[in-house]
Amino acid sequence: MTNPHLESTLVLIKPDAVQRGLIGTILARLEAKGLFVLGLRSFVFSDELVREHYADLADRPFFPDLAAFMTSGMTVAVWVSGVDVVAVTRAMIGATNARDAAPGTVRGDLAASTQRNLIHASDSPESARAELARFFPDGPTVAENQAAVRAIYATAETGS
Ligand code: IDP
Ligand code: MG
Repeated sequence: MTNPHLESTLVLIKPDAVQRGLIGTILARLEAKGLFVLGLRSFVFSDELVREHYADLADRPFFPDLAAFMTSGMTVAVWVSGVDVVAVTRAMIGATNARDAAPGTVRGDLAASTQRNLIHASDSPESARAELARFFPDGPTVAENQAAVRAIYATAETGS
């Protein structure tokens, strides 16, 4: 069972990151921050899945090119857990346009494009729940290691 004080979010390591050999770099940043990887899977987006995942962008002029990009190769989906993890991962990925993204963020340090910006992270706890259900229908593979939770957070932050 997952710790109720910890929140979960979905991270996607997009096809440009996989093609550029950055899977390990991105996972290392999440792990080094003290976030928990509770599930990991790789797949290739279908057109249908892109339309579902990016439904709010389906009417935008760039959508066909975005769909071509997202279906162009392997994506890695990561179930990530931590205290306030939705806000923490959004801060870690940086602005959508990687040219505007702050140094120190994944996009700010490693990307230079608005479309090919390496990484997705859910933008609210509600979208995280829906997106995790979409990409991890069987739930996380493991729960947080409680010794690691105690090493990373104060007791008052996690109740454990
Ligand atoms: P986010 O990934 O920072 O949450 P969203 O606005 O949700 O940004 O857009 C989803 C993805 O669609 C972006 O990460 C990027 O790959 C792509 N995208 C967004 N805006 C543009 C654009 O103006 N041109 C091309 N691609 C875009
Ligand atoms: Mg978004």
